[in-house]
Parts: sequence; structure tokens; C-alpha cells
Amino acid sequence: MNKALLIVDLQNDFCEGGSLEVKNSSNIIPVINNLIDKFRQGASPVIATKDWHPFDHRSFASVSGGKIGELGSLNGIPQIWWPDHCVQGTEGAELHPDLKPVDEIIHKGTDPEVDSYSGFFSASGQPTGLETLLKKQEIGTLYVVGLATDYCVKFTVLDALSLGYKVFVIEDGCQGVNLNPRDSELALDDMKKGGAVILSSSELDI
Ligand code: VGL
Ligand code: ZN
Repeated sequence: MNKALLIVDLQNDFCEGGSLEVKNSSNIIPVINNLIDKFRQGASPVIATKDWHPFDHRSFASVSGGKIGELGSLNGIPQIWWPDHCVQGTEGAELHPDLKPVDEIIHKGTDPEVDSYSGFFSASGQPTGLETLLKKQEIGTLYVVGLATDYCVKFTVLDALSLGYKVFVIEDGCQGVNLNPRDSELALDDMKKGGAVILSSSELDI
């Protein structure tokens, strides 16, 4: 089985200056670029996910009338209301310009009625195509980095584990939103409990 580098949502809106900025997110870009080089050298694929919302996505506080950062409900599923972000075709939805090129892009969050933190499935269980892509390339091991540790990285990793992938999370290649200060730490604990190996890029031996 092969391995792949999976870069979660490294888009302008989640980076410094973006509408849903994750603090210190630019620190992880050189770490990720180094990993991209390593995976290239080993002829292993580099896959990126993109949060890819229509302009009227109902996770947006502006659309649903909720308050940013508060918990509500969207079609019966718990939902945090977010500022408008990663709207299809906008600059904010593009991958960060300093990120080296990737081989494949998987889009998620495209249904205006359903959010999708996971790169594999929407909150209502619709597949994004990531699993199909991994199967086609006979990938069994994922090295995960990106934004945000406490949302999209966490849910992507937990789905990968339940689908049977071996998952390594590269801690210094991730950064969290931390609506509550300990959210990233708790998210890493959850991923570890689910079977992920958490390590730093300096410990990586590939
Ligand atoms: C994300 C909040 C809303 C993420 C996406 O990529 O972690 N967070 N949409
Ligand atoms: Zn989103």
C-alpha cells in the first residue's frame, strides 16, 4: 500500500488576513512545503482539500441569521455559525500562494444546506470523492497537516481512522481555531484515542 500527504484547507480565508483567520497559520507553511518536497522525492501523491462553499452556504452566520461562533442547528445537525469564508471562485478560497503545488484537490462543503468539516464525508454522510481517489491510488497511509486542528483536520482524521487508514498527524504542520483555548489540544487527544499517531515533522522518517 502507498502513502500520501493530505493537506487540509490551507486556503487564504483560514490564513492570516482571511475572513476566518487561524492565528499563526503562516508558521505551518514552510513545514508543509518541506513535506511536499519529501513526498515528491518519494513519488508519493500530495492531496489537498478545499472548503468550497456556495455564496449562500447556511453555515454562514450572515445567511442563517446566527451569531458568529455560536452553536445552532442546521437541518437537525449541530452547527457553529461562521463568518462567510471560502466562497467558490473567490481569492479567499484559493490555496495559500506560498504553498507549493499539489497533485490533487478534493472539494467539500459544496451543498448550501450541509457543512462538511471532514475531507471524506459531509455532515449528512455524502462522500466527497477522497476515499475513491485513495482507493484508486492504493493509498493506505495518510500523513495529515493543515487547518484547522480542531475542526477540519480532526474530522478528516477521525473519518480516515474509521475507514481503516493508518494516520499520522504532523503536529507542527497543523494549527487550530481555538474558539476555546484548549480546543486544539483536546482535538489532538481525540485523534490519538481514535488511533492516530501524533508526531512532529522532525521525528518523521520517510
Ligand atoms: C473549517 C470552520 C468552517 C476548517 C471549515 O477548515 O477547519 N472550519 N469551515
Ligand atoms: Zn467552511
